Amino acid sequence: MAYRDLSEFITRLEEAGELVRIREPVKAELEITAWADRMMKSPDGGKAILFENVIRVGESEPCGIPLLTNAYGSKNRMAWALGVEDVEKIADRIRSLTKPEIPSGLVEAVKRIPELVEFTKYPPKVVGSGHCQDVVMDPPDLKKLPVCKCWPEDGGGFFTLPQVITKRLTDGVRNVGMYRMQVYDRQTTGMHWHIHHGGSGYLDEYSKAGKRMEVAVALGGDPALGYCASAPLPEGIDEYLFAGFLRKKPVELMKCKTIDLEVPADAEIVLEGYVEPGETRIEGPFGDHTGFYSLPDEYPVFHVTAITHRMNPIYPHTIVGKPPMEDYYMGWATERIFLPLIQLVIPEVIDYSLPAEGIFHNFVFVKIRKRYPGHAFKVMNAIWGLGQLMFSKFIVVVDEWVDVQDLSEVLWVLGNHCEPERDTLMTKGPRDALDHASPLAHFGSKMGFDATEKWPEEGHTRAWPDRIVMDGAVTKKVNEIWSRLNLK
Ligand SMILES: Cc1cc2nc3c(=O)[nH]c(=O)nc-3n(C[C@H](O)[C@H](O)[C@H](O)COP(=O)(O)O)c2cc1C
Ligand SMILES: [Mn+2]
Repeated sequence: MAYRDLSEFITRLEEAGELVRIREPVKAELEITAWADRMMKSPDGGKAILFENVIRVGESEPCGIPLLTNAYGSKNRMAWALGVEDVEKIADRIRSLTKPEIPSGLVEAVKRIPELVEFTKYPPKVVGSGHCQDVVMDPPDLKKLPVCKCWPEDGGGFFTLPQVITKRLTDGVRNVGMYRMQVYDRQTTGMHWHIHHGGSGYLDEYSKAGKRMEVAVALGGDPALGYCASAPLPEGIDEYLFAGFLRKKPVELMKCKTIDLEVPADAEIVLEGYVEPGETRIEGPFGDHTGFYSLPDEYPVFHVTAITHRMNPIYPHTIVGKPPMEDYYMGWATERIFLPLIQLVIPEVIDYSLPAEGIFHNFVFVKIRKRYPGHAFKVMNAIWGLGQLMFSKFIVVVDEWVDVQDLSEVLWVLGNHCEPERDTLMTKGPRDALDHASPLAHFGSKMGFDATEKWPEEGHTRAWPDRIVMDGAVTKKVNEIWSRLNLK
C-alpha cells in the first residue's frame, strides 16, 4: 500500500507502537543527535521519534515545526515505509519479473506481458494542486526550518534527508538523489553530491553548455520517495518511476513556482533554486556515516529562490555517525531489493551482505555456487564493475554453505580458507568519496579474498578437510533427553 504523505506513515508507526513523541524542548544543536543516537543504538533500531518542540540553532524557544527521525530505522519500519510487511516481498516481486523463464506456450506468454510492463506501469503523474504549496514562505528563509547541527565539529546545520531533484539537460530525464546540504545563510546551502552521483553528472552537462541548473529539493511525502532517492538506480532511471513501482501507484507531482521542475505534491517542505556552474564553496566538516568527520572540501552551491510547505509541516531528519544508524536500514533494504537484479548479471551469486560495520562500501560478503577454477575472482571482478558496488573496498567470497549474514561465520571461514598470497586479488578503481584512507580522493585500490574451498585445479593439491558436523541421529537423541531434563 502507498502512503499519501508523511503524516499517514506517522499514524501507521504510532498504531504499531513504533513512535515516541517527545514534548520536552530539545535543541537542534547537538541535542537531537544525542537523543537520536541513543535510540538508533538500542536493540533492533529502537523506535521513530517525533520531536514536537525543537529549538532552532541560536534560539531559545521551540519553533513550532516538529522533527521526525529514525522513521526508517528498523527492518520493520523500513518495510512499512515501502508499504510491505517484509522487504523480501519486494525482492520476490522483482525476482518474478526478472526470472528468465521461457513461457511454456502462447497463452502463458501472453499472460506474462503485463508482468513485464510492471516496472514502468506507474510513471509519475503531474497534478494541478498539492499541499506542498499550501504556504509560500516570503521571503524564503532557511533559518525558519529546524535544520540541525548534528555533531560538535560540524561546519553548520545540515539537511540530511533531502530528495534532490534535477533534470538531464539533453533529454529532461529526472534524477532524484539524497545528498546532504549544509546551510550557509538564509538562502544558500552546499550541494554535497559526490562526483560519481547523478546530480553531479547532470551538472557537468550544464557546465559544459554554460547553463545554470535548476534544482528542487523535497522533504517528506510518502517515505518510499526518500528511500528511492537513496537507492542506487542506474543512471537515466527516474527514481520517482521506481517509487511508483514500489508503491504500485504513480507519484503525484506538481510544478514548482519559480523553476521548471516538478516536486511531490504531498511533500512537507520544498526548496526551489539553482546551482551555478563553476561556483563552489567549502562544505563540511560533517560527522559522517563512516563514523568520522568528512573533511571540508569544495562543493557546488545551491541558491534558494522559493520555499513552500504544507500548513503544518513536519521536518524529516536523520543523523549519521558510527554505525549502526538509521541509514544502515535504508542500505539493508537496498541490499535485499537489489539482489535479484545483481543475480540477473551474476547468477552464481546466491546471497550477499553489506554488514553495518562496513558502511556499505567497505565490506561485501558474497556467497556463490562455485563451478570452475577461479570462479571467486570472476565474481569479485563482476561486483567491482556493477553500479555503486564499484566502491567495494574489500570483497570476501565464500561457498554456498556459509551464512553471509553472519559476520562471525564469515570471519571464521575467511581465516581458515585463505592463503593470503594465493587467494587475494588487488585491483584499482574508483573509491567512495567518503573514504579517507585512499591517498588520492576518489581513486585507490581494492582487495578481494577468495574464501571458498580450494581445488586441485587451483593449485591446491593437499587434501581439503571436512567441516565438523555431528551425526544427525546422535544430535536428535541428545536434544530429546535435553528437553526432558528441562535444561536451558
Ligand atoms: C542519509 C543519507 C545521506 C546521504 N548523503 C549523501 C551525500 O551527502 N552525498 C552523496 O553523494 N550521496 C549521499 N548519499 C548516498 C546517495 O543518496 C546514494 O548513493 C544514491 O544512490 C545516489 O543516487 P544517484 O545515483 O541518483 O545520485 C546519502 C544516502 C543516505 C541514505
Ligand atoms: Mn539516480
